[in-house]
Amino acid sequence: MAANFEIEQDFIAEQNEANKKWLSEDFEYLGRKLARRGVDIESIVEKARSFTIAVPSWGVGTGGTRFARFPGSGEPRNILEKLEDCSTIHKLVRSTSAISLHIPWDKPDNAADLLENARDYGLTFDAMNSNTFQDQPRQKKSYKFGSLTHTDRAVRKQAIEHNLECVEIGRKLESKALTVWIGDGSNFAGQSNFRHALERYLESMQEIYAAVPADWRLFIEHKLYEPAFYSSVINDWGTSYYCASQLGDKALCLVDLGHHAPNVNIEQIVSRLIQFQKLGGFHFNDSKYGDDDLDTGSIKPFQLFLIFNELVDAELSGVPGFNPCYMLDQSHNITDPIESLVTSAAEATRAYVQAAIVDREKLAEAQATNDAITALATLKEAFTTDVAPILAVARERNGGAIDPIAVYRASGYRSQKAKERPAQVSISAGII
Ligand code: RM4
Ligand code: MN
Ligand code: MN
Repeated sequence: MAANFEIEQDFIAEQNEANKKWLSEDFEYLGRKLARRGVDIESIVEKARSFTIAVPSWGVGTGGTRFARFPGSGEPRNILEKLEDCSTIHKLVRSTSAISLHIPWDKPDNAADLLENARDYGLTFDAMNSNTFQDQPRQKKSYKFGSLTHTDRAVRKQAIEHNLECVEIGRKLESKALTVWIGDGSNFAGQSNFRHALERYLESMQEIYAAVPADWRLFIEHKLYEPAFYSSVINDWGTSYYCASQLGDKALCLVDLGHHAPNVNIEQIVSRLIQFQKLGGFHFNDSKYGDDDLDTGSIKPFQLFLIFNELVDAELSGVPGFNPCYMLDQSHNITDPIESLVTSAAEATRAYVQAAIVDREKLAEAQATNDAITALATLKEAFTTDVAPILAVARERNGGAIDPIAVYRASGYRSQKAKERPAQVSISAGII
């Protein structure tokens, strides 16, 4: 490991020097502005410093579409190289200490060694993700017509066993959650019996639920469509909520922002799940049309803010059991994945910070008096506040970079990795 290029802490500190002057000027100004509204900037910096979001292991390689994959140079070729990239992201932003793994893409030869490697980087493992939406080489049964909901019990059994294996690997890696997303559904009207498919899902999930340790959480991730185009078994939050309730307390709903029809009010879904104490976590990304897996906050930053507005409201009101897991789930097709993930982690923190400075008393008063104009203005006042100095100060105090993208580019990390990691004929990064 020592031979591999790393961005040194000293390099980050040195690069930060050049930015300190403008940062302290802007930070001071913002502090005065917030103080006028009764907000103490230091308390918001502390919130920003403690915000964390997990990085998806599958996000550090270049993704692809149905049409093509355009590999980048120096892509990670295995889980250890993915760890290396995740560690680089964390060094720059200091808010991404956990990684979410996907099995079998990241199946370790030796889990203890992988845990050791992660520890050396100061990284931990977030939710494990199972994969029963693809067939793997030498797999006995095919998932062409479904996995946990397949009409053939033998296929369901294989999919259940795969999930149990994910739990086993996760235990060794000190993960505390399993996320189950299935591609099961149908492409033709009449192809599938909706009720029976959901019954089979619950039956399979009960077996998985039973194997999930008591201190773990089991996340159910819904998705409107794709790969199935006519119907998906776990298509929406209502179905997800029903299943989570049927399974028990360890089962919770996971909201992937891209898994809804365009224009759906996701912040209200989030609020409902909070109210029903079934919000388990998020896969953050952005989208215009569907499961686009674009960078968080790149298309609809106001939506992201409104979601965090619900989350902060729940946090401040002390909703029982409220403890969602924040994860990114993106596919980077045209950018350097490290730059996308660094930016996305910052965008999630930005939305959180903006939501934290909402004048909640004023908002409650406007709501109580049906003053719609003031209610929106109160949200907009927070949303339009440039909180960049808070984000930069929080990063710097945590040991990260004031300007992470500039530091990353100046370090030459990617060209170093291009030398260290000559491209392989086939790289298993991304979905294709
Ligand atoms: C799915 C879903 C899952 C992710 C896979 C790779 O669309 O978002 O969370 O595991 O993609
Ligand atoms: Mn997802
Ligand atoms: Mn997705």
